[in-house]
Amino acid sequence: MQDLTNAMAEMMEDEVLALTDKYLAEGKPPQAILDAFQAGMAEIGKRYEAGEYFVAELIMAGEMMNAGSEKIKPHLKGGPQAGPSKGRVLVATVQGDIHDIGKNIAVTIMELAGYEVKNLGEDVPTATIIEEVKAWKPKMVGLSGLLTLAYDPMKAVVDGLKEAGLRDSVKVLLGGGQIDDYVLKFTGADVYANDAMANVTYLNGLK
Ligand code: B12
Repeated sequence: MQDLTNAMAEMMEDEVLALTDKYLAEGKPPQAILDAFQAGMAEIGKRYEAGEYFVAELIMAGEMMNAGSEKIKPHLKGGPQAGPSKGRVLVATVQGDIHDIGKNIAVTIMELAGYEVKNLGEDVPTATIIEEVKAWKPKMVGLSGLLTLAYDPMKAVVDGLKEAGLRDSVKVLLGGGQIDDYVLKFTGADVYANDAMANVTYLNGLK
């Protein structure tokens, strides 16, 4: 699906959506189409870093990715309707960060794997996340963030959960392309996922 990746990198939205329809009609695996989008997005990121693209392109890329993901959703099998919920997962992009594309993909994939997901959205205040953990009692909270500035609010959530006596009742996962072992250690979270599928494997392994 290199043509799909290329169309994404070239910002050809009509072409991206037409190719998505074509591949879905041909019965290609939805996950492979998502991977092609993500490869296109990685290329867009490179061009942005090289000064060839600007923030306007990034915004358009986000819209393309969301429009494409919406087309894919109905073609994925399973989901909460397919059986009893495997458990509750709360997700949010932390305070100060508005990147939501990867988080939304992770939400879709978790829902399709049978989890009940509450998505609090972007730029979510730390106190709101802690209140929701207290009230809704998820088995995992997934904190997304792509900015270096997101690491402090991620740590604040973990510290806040400790102070509220909730830390032992919930696993904390960090999501976002830049997260690594160092960030994991700094924040005190349990695990991180640079891709949404690895997260489902982790969730399935939780009691
Ligand atoms: C698209 C984009 C934007 C869009 C976001 C649109 C949107 N609706 O999300 C817009 C234009 C708004 C944007 C704005 C900014 N951006 Co920006 N952006 C990007 C870009 C190009 C791609 C991000 C992306 O969507 N990737 C595709 C997704 C699918 O990948 P992903 O997020 O990593 O998600 C996967 C995994 O990480 C994981 N995952 C992620 N979240 C979660 C959550 C859970 C629960 C789980 C299980 C898994 C999971 O699963 C996903 C799927 O496999 C990156 C560069 C890059 N290559 O990453 C820069 C980048 C993140 N942005 C950057 C910057 C600097 C900014 C701005 C400050 C720019 C500016 N000067 O205004 C602002 C910040 C605004 C803010 N306050 O947040 C920097 C961050 C640098 C840093 N270290 O802090 C980057 C790295 C670009 C760069 N190299 O400079 N950006």
